[in-house]
Amino acid sequence: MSYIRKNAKDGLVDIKVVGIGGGGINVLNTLIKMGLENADFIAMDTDAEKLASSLASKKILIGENIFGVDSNVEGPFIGEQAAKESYGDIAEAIRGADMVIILACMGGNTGTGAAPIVASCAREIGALTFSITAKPLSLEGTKRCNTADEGMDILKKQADVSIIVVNERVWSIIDDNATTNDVFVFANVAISQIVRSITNYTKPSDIINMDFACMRSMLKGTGRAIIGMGEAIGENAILTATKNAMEPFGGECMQDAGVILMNVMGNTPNLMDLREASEVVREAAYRKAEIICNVVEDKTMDDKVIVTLLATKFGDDID
Ligand SMILES: Nc1nc2c(ncn2[C@@H]2O[C@H](COP(=O)(O)OP(=O)(O)OP(=O)(O)O)[C@@H](O)[C@H]2O)c(=O)[nH]1
Ligand SMILES: [Mg+2]
Repeated sequence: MSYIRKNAKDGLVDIKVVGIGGGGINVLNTLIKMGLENADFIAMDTDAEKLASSLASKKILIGENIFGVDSNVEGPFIGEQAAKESYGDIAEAIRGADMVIILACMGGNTGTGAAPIVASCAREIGALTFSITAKPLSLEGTKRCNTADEGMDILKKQADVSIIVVNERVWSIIDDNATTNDVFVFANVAISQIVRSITNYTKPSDIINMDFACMRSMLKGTGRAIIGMGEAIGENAILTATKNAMEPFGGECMQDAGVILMNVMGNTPNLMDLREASEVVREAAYRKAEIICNVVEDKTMDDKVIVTLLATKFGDDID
């Protein structure tokens, strides 16, 4: 059965971006400041003060009644119970979404426990569900890191596509003297860029347009995903940007993906350049991989080209 878009009448994919817990709300604030067209922003937390700092138009205080009632509720179980208690409000906030993008930083109580519940709610309403999470720094302690790992394993089973940003790795690419706050700020910009790239796949195009129903069927339940982004200007900009986008994949990783989505954004993309770039991706990929390319013309971009590669469906899922 093919998927019928709920708001297909205006041609736009209904995108809801949900920030959960302190870190999730910080990431969402960064994204809102950077700007994202045609998306609704929803913030959720058990912490009313943190929630008040959110720039999202919709805010949900989850689990208002669980505190003080049951002293056995601790750790991520708090977030889980809170989201279960507020399930009706969560379902109402994401109602009608074609795509739900969940943002949470793992290792604490709220984001770790609530994100899988929000993801299962999103899948229940039939939305293509992404989770983008940040993993704690090792200096925050083994317990927090283990809590994050357990939470991410649970979340991976609920979201269709899961992307993990490792805060520690961010630290290794910025200044050694950076504070933890510098790391978080940098990571939040990176996560916001990932959200923007994902939503680019849904933009209509006159050149090559990946229909949302096709994107949805390719990505449903594919699991772990890796995203690479590259920019370039001038001659062969698409090819150069594509090679830059392939860098984070390193080694053999690209060969292990069963699905690769390529998105090219630029002012009047050159079709010869596009063909060459997509050939480079095809050569690097597993020979049976499903590869699909979406091209978005953006007249405001002068001669800059941005290429995003999303690789998913790794390992055992492919035969
Ligand atoms: N990238 C990034 N990571 C963050 C940020 N804030 C916190 N973190 C990470 O996320 C982990 C969880 O922190 P929070 O998001 O504040 O926790 P919470 O979900 O609000 O959970 P509780 O406050 O315990 O209920 C921390 O251990 C940090 O590693 C942020 O702004 N950006
Ligand atoms: Mg918190």
